[in-house]
Amino acid sequence: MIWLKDSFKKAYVEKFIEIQGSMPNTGTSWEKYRALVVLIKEKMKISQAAESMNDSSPDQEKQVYYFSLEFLIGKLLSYYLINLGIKDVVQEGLEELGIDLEDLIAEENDAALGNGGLGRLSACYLDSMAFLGIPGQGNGIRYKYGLFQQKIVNGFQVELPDNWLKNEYPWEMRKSDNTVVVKFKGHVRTESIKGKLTFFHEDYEPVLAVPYDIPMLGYGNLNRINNLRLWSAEPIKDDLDWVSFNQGDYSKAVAYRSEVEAISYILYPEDSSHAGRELRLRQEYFFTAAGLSTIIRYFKKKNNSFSGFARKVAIHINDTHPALCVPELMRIFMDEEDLGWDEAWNITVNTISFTNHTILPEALEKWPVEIMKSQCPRIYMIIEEIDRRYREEMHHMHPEKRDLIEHTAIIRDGQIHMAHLAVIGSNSVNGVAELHTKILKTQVLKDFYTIYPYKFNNKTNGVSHRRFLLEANPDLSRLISESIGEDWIRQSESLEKLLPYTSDTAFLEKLADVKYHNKCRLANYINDKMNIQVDPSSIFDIQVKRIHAYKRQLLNILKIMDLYNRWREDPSMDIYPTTFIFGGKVAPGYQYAKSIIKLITTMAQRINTDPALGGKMKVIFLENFNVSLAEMIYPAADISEQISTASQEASGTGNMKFMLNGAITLGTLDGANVEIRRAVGDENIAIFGLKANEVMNYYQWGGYKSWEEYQNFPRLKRVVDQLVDGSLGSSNEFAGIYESLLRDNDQYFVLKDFRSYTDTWQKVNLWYQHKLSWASSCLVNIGKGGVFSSDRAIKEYADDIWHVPYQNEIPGPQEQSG
Ligand code: GL2
Repeated sequence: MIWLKDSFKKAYVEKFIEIQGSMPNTGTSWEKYRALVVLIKEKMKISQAAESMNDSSPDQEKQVYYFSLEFLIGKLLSYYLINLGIKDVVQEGLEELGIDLEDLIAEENDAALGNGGLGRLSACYLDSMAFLGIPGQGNGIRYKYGLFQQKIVNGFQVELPDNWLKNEYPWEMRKSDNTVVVKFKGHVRTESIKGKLTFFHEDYEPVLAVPYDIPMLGYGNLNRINNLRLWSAEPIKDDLDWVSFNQGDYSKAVAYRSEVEAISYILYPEDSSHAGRELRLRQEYFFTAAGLSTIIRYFKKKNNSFSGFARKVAIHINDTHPALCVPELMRIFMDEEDLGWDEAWNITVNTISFTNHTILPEALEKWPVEIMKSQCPRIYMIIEEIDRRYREEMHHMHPEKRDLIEHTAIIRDGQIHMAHLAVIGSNSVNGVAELHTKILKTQVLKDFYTIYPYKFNNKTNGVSHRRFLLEANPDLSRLISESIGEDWIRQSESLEKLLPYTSDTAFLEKLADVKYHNKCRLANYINDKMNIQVDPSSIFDIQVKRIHAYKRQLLNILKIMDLYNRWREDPSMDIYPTTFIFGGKVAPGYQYAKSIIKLITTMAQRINTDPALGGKMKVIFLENFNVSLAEMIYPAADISEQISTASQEASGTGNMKFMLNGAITLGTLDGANVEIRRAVGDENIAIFGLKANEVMNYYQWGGYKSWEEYQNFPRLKRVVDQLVDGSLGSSNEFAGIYESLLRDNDQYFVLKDFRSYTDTWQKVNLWYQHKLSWASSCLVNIGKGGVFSSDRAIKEYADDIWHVPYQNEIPGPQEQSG
């Protein structure tokens, strides 16, 4: 225990006085929050820890660097208090000082530096690395505005800047000393010096990369504090162009500053324009170049030669966004450290590993050669040379397979294929669920699989069960710990010890009580925010995730429209009252998905105000879905909607978070749902719809006619017609959706799966009415959820890819002294 209550109170009051010059009771909640964070940082000696990267030995421990454009870390204070084992002490100590800890927690901004599953996955992985004692550092961008804040106005999504840094962010530490220069544009001069070709990058535009470090504190592992390093782009010199300013050209005068700062303004700037694409590439090069320079600097402090680099450093690239690590590491080795191509290449490939997170073609990044050449001229030369050598080697090995070379080359048709660069330049390529990895091997990257079968492996995703169960669901955590002890917090597989309770009526009743209370909490939130009353004893049927055609929120709302039609026709229909809850953001330029939000909110408005329904159905769209809201939603769910078109969702991670909180999955056999089903058994999950191979066959051979589905099922025809027949208002709002289903032949098989989805939903609704059977299945889901912890996933990465040791026997925070 790092503090007892009285020593905490004393330290807190002293810290507050030191910072504010007054007693805590005179301060604002923000000031009290900040003082608490500063105190914790000092107590944990966090600034030194991050700086030395925990490594005081002369011989460097192997470090894992996790490069990702997204880190959705959410709020840290409450979670870190749990990880340090001091939440109760702090809560009671503050209470005695007249301060409510919840008020301080509410002051913290939810750091939303990510978009969806991929961004939260990186945060969960840093969490598990810290817990398991792996020296693992995150590397990303410190976006000034994160993604965006979503508001729903007149039923439409409106994006507002998420100004999360408007107050200070007290967890971060600016490390000006570690600032580096990243070079853009300019040209490369080649000169032969002592018979060796030497490259000089000249007339470049320098951009300062300033690091900000956020500590990563794992549960109980007080001796290992890892670091998330986020880079901010700043101008290098006096930013004001005096001449232009005095000539009255004010925008030119500040143009350089604006152009530079734009790099770390927002995540995923619109890329439909040339300028937008350039900006995205600049972001990618910016954080890879800056991150690698830190790695090299630190490595050189401890080592005299680069020959052991891959034994001391593992660089993981999360999706293709950081794939420029490959040419940039080559550039550093060759141009700055004087290594030859072959040696540099061997070290680079042995150091870098790559995760693919999607099979959607639009997400497989390609950069026009012209943009790469003008923004990163030296990097472009290196990519060209990697491509040339790759083609040459393949030609040598498979002279007869010209097609194979063409399909796998990095540069083709004036574009640079980043996934190809990542596969060729790394030693490991993994998918994120068994089915996804299989699809990579047999479809998306099949040519590479024939060339490098040994690189391919699966690492099914995992989520932090401490964040999404221990912290998010304190009542359930207490019930679990009272029954099976606390081991499950450190060893998630111990949740299996709950399985004998599946026939214990008293336990199942307690489990149902916990769920009910969590539903009340969410119902209160909905009432406060939206002024809509929902019944906590109704079924909470929830779909929260990014809004995307392949995730098929459309299928869900068509089901609701159908149910509404039937209920109005037959008010005595035997359906248990249900609250349908949606949440999720749409990429700003994605009009189709925006119209799906509008459809949901239109139906919500209609259903929620229909007195004839007597409250049997409610539809809620929760705005601005983020980590904090997620932590309130998962514990309150009865049904977890995981209904993507089979084959399209690489893994999903929401499915795991719902499961750990005892919700039943209603889903397709897609992504990790396949493994969830195997874990819980058919009787504890509800599966429907086309299988992945059926979908892939349709894509390949055709044969699907959405029109026939529409014509042959009157209930379905009716809801599809309602999109355009004026039932939902006079505007033409949903014509695009209608056309996607019929004229464009329903790319995501919404109509095809409609019948089995609605039938299965109805069975689930009946099942819910058998309270004990339902609760027992919920408990199986919790008990089998341990395997989907990010601890399991990170151990697999550590064993198979990074080759780093980790601690298996980790004491709880209470058992350690500080
Ligand atoms: C995603 C996948 O869509 C999702 O299925 C997967 O669970 C996560 C994490 O592996 O990665 N890919 C992607 O680009 N985003 C995802 O969430 N944004």
